Amino acid sequence: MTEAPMIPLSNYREYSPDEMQARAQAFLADVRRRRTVRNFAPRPVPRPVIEACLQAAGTAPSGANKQPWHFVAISNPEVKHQIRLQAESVEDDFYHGRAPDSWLADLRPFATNEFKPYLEIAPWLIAIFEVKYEISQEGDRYKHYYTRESVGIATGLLITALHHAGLVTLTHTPSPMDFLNDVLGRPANERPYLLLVAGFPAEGVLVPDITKKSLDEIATFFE
Ligand code: IYR
Repeated sequence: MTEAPMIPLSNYREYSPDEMQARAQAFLADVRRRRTVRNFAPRPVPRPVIEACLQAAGTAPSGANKQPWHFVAISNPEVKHQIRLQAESVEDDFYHGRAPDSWLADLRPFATNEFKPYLEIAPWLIAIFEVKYEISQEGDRYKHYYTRESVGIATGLLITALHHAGLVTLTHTPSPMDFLNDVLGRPANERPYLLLVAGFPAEGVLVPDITKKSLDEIATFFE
């Protein structure tokens, strides 16, 4: 077996213990300000900002570095309109049939319903696709690995990058989501992962009065 070429880790930075702690706390304070928002201002967001955030998402680790994601960024009003129509159609089935009462009860604090005006009002929709496998020129299938994990990590980075840039997001998962392949012309090896709505918050926007679990609830240490 031939050995893969290796290069020095040239950009790594170590911080002093104090600086490390300060940076960790500062990052925590900043991500704690992130809130999911369902009311967006119609103000545009420049495409280069979205491009940089997508490039940040693209730095995510992935199984065998296959980078099994594809992002479709949509500001086109007609495409947004098509997505809204189809999303509202599947959500109507969800809220008025498919969803069990226990699920609807869990959603009550978030005041969600089948109407999704933000899909047209927000300046950008980012449809995230999980690329299940690659097809070679010869038509052979090459498997990707841990695609859900990889795309989940990239999506987390994207949400964080957008927050860091001063934007708000909504992670929207219309179910089923396969209409996104048709509307956006994506091939069969790509499966919709989620639809991220991004932009500025509407003026005076309200968000649910929720809390995050404490460190004790989410973490266990063995020292
Ligand atoms: N996809 C639906 C329902 C929904 C489900 C969950 I879990 C949420 O956290 C929020 C909404 C909708 O977008 O309304």
